[in-house]
Amino acid sequence: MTATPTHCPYCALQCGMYLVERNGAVQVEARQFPTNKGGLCRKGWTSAELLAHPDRLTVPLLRTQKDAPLQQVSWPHALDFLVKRLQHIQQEYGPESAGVFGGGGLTNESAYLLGKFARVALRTPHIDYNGRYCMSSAAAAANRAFGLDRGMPFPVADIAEAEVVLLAGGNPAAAMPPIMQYFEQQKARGGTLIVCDPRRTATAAMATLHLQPVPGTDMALAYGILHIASRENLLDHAFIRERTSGFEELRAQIAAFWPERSERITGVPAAQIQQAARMLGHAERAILLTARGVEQQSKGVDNALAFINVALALGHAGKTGSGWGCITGQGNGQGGREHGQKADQLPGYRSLANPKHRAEVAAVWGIDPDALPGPGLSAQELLEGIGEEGGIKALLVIGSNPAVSAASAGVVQKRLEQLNLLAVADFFLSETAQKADVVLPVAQWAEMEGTMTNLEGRVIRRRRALPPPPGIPADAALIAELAERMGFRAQFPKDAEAVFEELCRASAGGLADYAGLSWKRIEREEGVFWPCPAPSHPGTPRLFLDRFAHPDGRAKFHAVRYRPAAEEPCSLYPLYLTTGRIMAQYQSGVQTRRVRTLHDMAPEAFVELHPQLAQQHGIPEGGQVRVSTRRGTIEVKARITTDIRPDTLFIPFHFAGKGCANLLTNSALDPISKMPEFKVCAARIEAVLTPAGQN
Ligand SMILES: Nc1nc2c(c(=O)[nH]1)N[C@H]1C(S)=C(S)[C@@H](COP(=O)(O)OP(=O)(O)OC[C@H]3O[C@@H](n4cnc5c(=O)[nH]c(N)nc54)[C@H](O)[C@@H]3O)O[C@H]1N2
Ligand SMILES: Nc1nc2c(c(=O)[nH]1)N[C@H]1C(S)=C(S)[C@@H](COP(=O)(O)OP(=O)(O)OC[C@H]3O[C@@H](n4cnc5c(=O)[nH]c(N)nc54)[C@H](O)[C@@H]3O)O[C@H]1N2
Ligand code: SF4
Ligand SMILES: [Mo]
Repeated sequence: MTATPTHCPYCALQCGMYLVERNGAVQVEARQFPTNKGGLCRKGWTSAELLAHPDRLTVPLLRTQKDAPLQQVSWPHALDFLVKRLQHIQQEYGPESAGVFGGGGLTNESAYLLGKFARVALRTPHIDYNGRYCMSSAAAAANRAFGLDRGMPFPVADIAEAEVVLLAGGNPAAAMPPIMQYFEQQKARGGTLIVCDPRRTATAAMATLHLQPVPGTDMALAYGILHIASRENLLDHAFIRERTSGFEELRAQIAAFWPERSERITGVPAAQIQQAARMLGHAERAILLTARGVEQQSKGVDNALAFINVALALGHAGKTGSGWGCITGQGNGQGGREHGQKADQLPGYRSLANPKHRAEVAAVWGIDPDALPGPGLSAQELLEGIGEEGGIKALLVIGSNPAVSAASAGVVQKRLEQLNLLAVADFFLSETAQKADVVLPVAQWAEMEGTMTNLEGRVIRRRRALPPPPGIPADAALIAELAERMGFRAQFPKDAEAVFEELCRASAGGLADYAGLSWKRIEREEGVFWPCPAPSHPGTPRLFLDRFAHPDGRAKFHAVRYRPAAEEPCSLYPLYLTTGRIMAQYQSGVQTRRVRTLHDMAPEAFVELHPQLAQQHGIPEGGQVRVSTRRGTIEVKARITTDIRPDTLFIPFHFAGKGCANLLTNSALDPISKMPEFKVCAARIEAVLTPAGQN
């Protein structure tokens, strides 16, 4: 019996685990790793159940006509069909008619190869990924403020060191349970936790101070905090002078958010805003964290910048135990965006719009820089543009299920049906794969080698514990096979370690520099933090201690202006709807809905609502209700709780069919990050009456 040391397939905490084979079945055992210290959540514990799941795809599927059923075919047949159709469509409509949609669950090797495949083999600018729905607002904010985007610029263990932690729009007690050890330690050492969430989540319940804002109003809260801190002389003027630029422009915004005005906008009592300002302002070391609650908005970038403004103005950045960080989501949400899956980025965080960067990557790829396409469409634009003039006609989806997880999913589902060709690589028949013309089964996490980059920017090794089912390729090998069939054999290595070596070379000199890394080194050191420009470089657990990444070494304030959500409640849709996660389900649910214990814990969609609202609408606990927005209507069970604001509904987005939350969400985009407004829209609720008049 051997125990393979690896990491959980799911979220960005990338908890350490062993995979052990016992009586023919693979089982999970906890493993000490700095992010989880031996802890695992229920999803991690049960992750190996999916390796031998009866729903597992083991043979390619093909649909020869739009309305025909998917049928099992051989690999050569499926690949031939796919490549010929792709080439035919590109010949007829041009290279830009093909698109690629990747995922933050893919390894660095697969993500890198996918970006190269789109640009070199397909010659299309249109590649984006589900991380657009996840990290893009925080990434854009960090680039603007610090000149560099690494989710957390410090190790998670630093959370335990901060006197004060402010967490806006995150619920790690549900999303990353083992990380709570650090919050608990911080508290045990006498630290203070401030949580900002319209719901009293398990995380908020732990807080010293819970601020419960109206969804979409956090920026007014951040400015309210700065207003009071300024008035009470708590700003760190020495830090502002020595390490930042742009503070003067921010003064007008700070002045405009006197406590009563912030209270009026956010619904958070002025006294609580004052408390938060004093806690943060008097602390020596404070960490400010944001997550999807504030980032998945049509002003997600500005929201993140507003919290960064707070960190900078109070001097909570650029030193150990202090700083702003974003809690990254997917297993490789971080690495997935560093190496070329994002519509505007080349490996190593190089920019497709920068001629020097283009030339550097083209040299590694052995192509003419002019042959590199420019920046492409972002995820939601790419999906909603299908069927429109200039929209893509052929789409390869690998590692995502946008039929459930994209905003305004009803529109996206129709668009997917309009494609001339939809190919999906997955290990289960996801809701997106059900619409595909070609479905290509791939290996699962425990069946492949590679690397992932976790929420702290630590590059770690994913290890193969068992072989995939016969004939099933890993993602990277599948991408290389497709490239080979398109005539690009030499440029696409099939061996993942060779891909990693090429990735490291391609990232050399970029912001996300992996040049000093190798699989062996990562194994030996249990992960290495990038940037790591040379084998002799120790890696960089903490960024910005001496300088920020802008050319002048300073962090930049951004005088972003408050604006309301794209859609505010009205007489027809009088409530706020927000969406998010529950502990027992992961993302679009394709994996976790198939795990029995997780299914038993959370079998179906529901809406959380306040008792006042329930009473007003005659809705009993567990009763069937209809929730509607301008996009559509879904039916779910009512879960009545005083933990949510009376003006707000919450629905988890992990379910498909009539409980699919994204049939309701608004695809209004942030103008900079192109993040849809998953977290705020206007809704109404009504009881569904059975014929007997009963729920
Ligand atoms: N169990 C589980 N864990 C996961 C995942 C999963 O699907 N399931 N997904 C992983 C991924 S990819 C991600 S991105 C992370 C996400 O992790 P989180 O960001 O922590 O998760 P969410 O539930 O999307 O949002 C967090 C909180 O934002 C609050 N919120 C909603 N609107 C607002 C608002 O306007 N202002 C504020 N301040 N808060 C608001 C919600 O009430 C919610 O409690 O989780 C990762 N971990
Ligand atoms: N309403 C609402 N919508 C949201 C959000 C929200 O908070 N509210 N959050 C958004 C966020 S943060 C995210 S990250 C997205 C995530 O949403 P999705 O992109 O849909 O994520 P998953 O459900 O993880 O989809 C991954 C699919 O790929 C498969 N898969 C998993 N690992 C691999 C792999 O290694 N290779 C291959 N080929 N396939 C794999 C899985 O079986 C699954 O079918 O949802 C977004 N949508
Ligand atoms: S917290 Fe995330 S990485 Fe850790 S076991 Fe749970 S899902 Fe896996
Ligand atoms: Mo995410």
